[in-house]
Amino acid sequence: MIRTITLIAALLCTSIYSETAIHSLDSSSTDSAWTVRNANGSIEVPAVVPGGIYTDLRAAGVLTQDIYYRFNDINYRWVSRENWTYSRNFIVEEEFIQMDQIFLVFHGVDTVASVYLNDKHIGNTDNMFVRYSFPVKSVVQRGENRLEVRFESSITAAEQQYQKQALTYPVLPTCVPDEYRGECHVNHLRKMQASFSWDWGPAFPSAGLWKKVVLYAFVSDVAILQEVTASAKLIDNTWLLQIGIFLEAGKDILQISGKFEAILELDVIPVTEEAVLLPNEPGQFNTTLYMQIPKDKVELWWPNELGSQKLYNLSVRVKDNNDYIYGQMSLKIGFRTIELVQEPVESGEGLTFYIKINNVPIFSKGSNWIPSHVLPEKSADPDIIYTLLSSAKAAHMNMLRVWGGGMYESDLFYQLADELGILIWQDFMFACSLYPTNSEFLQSVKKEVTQQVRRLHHHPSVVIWAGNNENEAALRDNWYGSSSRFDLYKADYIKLYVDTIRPVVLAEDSTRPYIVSSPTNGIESEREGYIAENPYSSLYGDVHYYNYIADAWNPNNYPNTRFASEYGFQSFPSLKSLSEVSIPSDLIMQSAFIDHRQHHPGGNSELRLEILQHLQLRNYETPEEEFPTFIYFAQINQAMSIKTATEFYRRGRSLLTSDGQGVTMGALYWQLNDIWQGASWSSLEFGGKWKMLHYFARNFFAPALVSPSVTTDGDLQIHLISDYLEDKETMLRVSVYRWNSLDPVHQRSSAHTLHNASVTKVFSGNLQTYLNNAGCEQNAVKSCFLHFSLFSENGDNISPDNFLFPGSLKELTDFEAATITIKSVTPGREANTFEITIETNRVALFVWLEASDIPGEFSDNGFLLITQTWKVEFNAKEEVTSEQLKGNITIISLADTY
Ligand code: BMA
Repeated sequence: MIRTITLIAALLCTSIYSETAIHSLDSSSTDSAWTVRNANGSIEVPAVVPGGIYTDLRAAGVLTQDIYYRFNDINYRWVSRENWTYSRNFIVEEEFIQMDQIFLVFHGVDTVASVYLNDKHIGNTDNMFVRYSFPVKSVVQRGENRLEVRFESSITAAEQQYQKQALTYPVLPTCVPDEYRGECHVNHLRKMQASFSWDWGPAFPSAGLWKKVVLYAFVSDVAILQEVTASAKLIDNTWLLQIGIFLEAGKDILQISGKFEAILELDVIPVTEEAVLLPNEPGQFNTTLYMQIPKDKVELWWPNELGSQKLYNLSVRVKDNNDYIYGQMSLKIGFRTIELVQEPVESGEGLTFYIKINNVPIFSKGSNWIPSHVLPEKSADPDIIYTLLSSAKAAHMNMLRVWGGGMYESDLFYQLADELGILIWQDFMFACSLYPTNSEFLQSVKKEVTQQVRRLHHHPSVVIWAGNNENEAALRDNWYGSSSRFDLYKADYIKLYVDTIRPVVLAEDSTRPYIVSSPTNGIESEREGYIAENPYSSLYGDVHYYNYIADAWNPNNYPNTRFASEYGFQSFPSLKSLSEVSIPSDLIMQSAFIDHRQHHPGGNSELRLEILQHLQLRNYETPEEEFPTFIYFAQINQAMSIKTATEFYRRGRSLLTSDGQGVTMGALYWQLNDIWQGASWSSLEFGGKWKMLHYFARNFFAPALVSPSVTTDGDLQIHLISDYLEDKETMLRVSVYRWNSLDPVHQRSSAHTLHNASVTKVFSGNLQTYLNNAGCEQNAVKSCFLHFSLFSENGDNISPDNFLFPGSLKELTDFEAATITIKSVTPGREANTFEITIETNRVALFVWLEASDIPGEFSDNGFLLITQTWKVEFNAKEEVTSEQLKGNITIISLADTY
């Protein structure tokens, strides 16, 4: 064995150990630079690694505008039809060459590429979710080396795969709808499925090295430490921490011996194992350490609002027999148990479907996550990820579903989810498609799933693995014309999600549940052969529900379900966001631009019809005049619809109908964030600005909520919803107002116990009678509305106030524009926070404050104003003075638009 002290000075990012050397080939290593060129050499520009072709061409000025500007998704599509070659030179010193094994490791290649080192073909890539390792000892040379990664256009590659497959039978769908302005056959590639377009996003089928590239060298009896996994199981009074250590060496290395050590930052004894490891497959070595930790030494990890998110450092070190440390990794881990409970529902049909953490049933509140940018290299921007995840937490969310058409997110994403207490439902990256099952595809998927499960394994936030998005439903309901070959496609479905992915997940991770699809009936789908008769059954599993025709403000139009994992309505982002990528004449509903940004077939007409059900869109003289109101109305409609649905699902927690429906334990609306500036279902705009829906979410997801509703029989019902784990004594105040007065016509208070982790009905009675008794006349539904507050024993608000409008907002009596002014803006207690006092002369509805030039959030927005003065806070993201803020705020309320 050769033991050299490696000193590869400027070349090496890290070269700590005598037995290994690491040479980064990212752009940060400056011995040479990356360049990228197209096939005929007409374009050659500097490149950045990690990065991607669109970013490089933009930086070089080949693309002269922001890629999201106007129609650039189409104008710049040529980029994705080219075959690009990324290349660089690098210098390798003698000491490095002397090592026994040398590997070139690509942590993320997007997507179909051939890799050449010194003009020798060293391997191919075809899965952007896989880390590739190529042995290059025989190819790498002292002095200058040349690395080339030759990408094939992913559009062409997908088409070719499709054609090849279609010789036996086509894998459907043959393309996305025209309205997506997208590309076809992405299902044949292991690439972010939404990169070929989606119903909320553009096609930018990128190419590039989107994660780091590293050259590793090491001696023959050691290996690269690739992954460390950790999961804790509670057995009686002891946590059994299972630590997996995964190493990689050359295929010809028959054994490695060493000492494997794990240290937890608690005063428990470190575990050390001396072992000789044999490969479990050529070049792959692993071992497992077990640590026992008495239960009382550990503080539990809890989801947001149910406790703290205590994390502990776990360090793992790998040494050779001479105690040289040649690999080490540190993880932050948490101690919690997780169960997906699918048990018979008491005195009803079907099974429950909910998460239990630390033995506590959790009502999952949250949303669905899509990639924060269409370019993978931009999707992990720390500021944006932090902004989006902390906005989720601010809205009382405790779960996000990382949806299967995007990406396995960055390490930072999951780390923040751990810290913020946001449970992650992790789909595997398959969505809205059938998929090939040839052996290369399945092999690649196996590798992808193995690597991703190992990478995400130690995160306490990750609680569910799910095979795919909507593919069980797609097959059952013949979305893509597969029904004539149902058995064939069903067999493929089972081959992929049940026979390939599931065993890998279960072997790698015995602590978390795997469900095959979403929506699914869970165990019941499995019993029915994986494609249930009705994957949308309200008696089992989760449900996705979309209905753009029924009155979305009427709770009686939503299905009872065990778990609502998707439901949503579209809106447009703010004028500010749209203006950033358009010219003024684009900003009308009738423009080619607005049509272009609407990918959901019929979306803009649907949106108009939804709005017209509830709000009075008057005849504007010009489309320019209508546009801001349309956006405002679309956001009101979205906020009110999702509020209605979410409160319905939350009230369903303690409901069990005579036919066994109810016991709802999840409400994840579609969708949290945006990929660009366009029509979508999101509550956060591209960049993180809150739409009205996100402000509403902060209210409707609050741990304690007073929730009024009207039954189909016209009864007013008032429910108290609590996610708290202990009972609380409360005082409920119901007020009735006329639209024309800031003084209530009626007010009544009553004491109630807010029962822990449940929903209590505290009132039920005819609404019309209630209003009449309150002093509202015959047409009460037009002239009056109800307002609800819930106070704790000491008189503090314990729940956000809530409201109920008994009649249509299009036909209100005495509903006139209020004059709302800003009385003062004063600095708040913390830097860049401000207290804004506003004044009104009348009741005002959906009061919307806009500080369009100053990024930040208000403490409330889109609210019902029933007092003469009202205070809201503003949390600015930039330094700003009170005067600047005051000068920038505009205020609008519903009656202004009538
Ligand atoms: C569901 C999701 C997404 C889609 C959304 C809105 O189908 O899984 O595929 O964007 O609805 O249509």
